Amino acid sequence: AGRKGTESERTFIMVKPDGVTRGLVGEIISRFEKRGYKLVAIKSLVPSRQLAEQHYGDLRTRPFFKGLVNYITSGKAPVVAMVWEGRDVIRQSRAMIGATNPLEAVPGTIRHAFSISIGRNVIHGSDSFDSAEKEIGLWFGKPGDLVSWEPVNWNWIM
Ligand code: 3AN
Repeated sequence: AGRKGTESERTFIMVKPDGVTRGLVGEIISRFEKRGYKLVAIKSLVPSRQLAEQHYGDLRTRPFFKGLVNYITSGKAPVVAMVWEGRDVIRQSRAMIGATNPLEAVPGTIRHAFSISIGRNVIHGSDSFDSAEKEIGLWFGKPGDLVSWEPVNWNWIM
């Protein structure tokens, strides 16, 4: 997940099928871009059962696990998986996303703005450096999947 506490810190963000269905992909990308974070990977896919179960491995024993995996893998809509980079991105993106239960999310957060159901809370974001490492490897594990880049400073050219 990049180097923790530096401008190269990275996190895994996923717009879930409810967010894609409701046309929120652009809005969500826009919030991260405007905040100043850098998009270093993005893809749209219907995850396999194996991928979804590995991704949500920590929740395996929870009563909602099966329903969660079924929904993520249903193919009713894809998910949009992304890696975002920048200073403190793991903690800051959790703050931008808001509480797991949208009814407890603070106004201004993505979940508050766009959802009222805990099982359809639009977006996922890694909750720690270790989960970010794990999730980025899981979804973007191939060499070349992540593209580091620097915005050109036009000021000195024009
Ligand atoms: P977060 O996504 O905020 O990190 P987790 O990791 O506890 O929260 O839960 C992962 C996902 O599992 C949530 N985004 C939500 O879709 C689903 N989930 C969590 N708790 C419940 C619940 N009580 N009922 C239904 N789905 C849940």
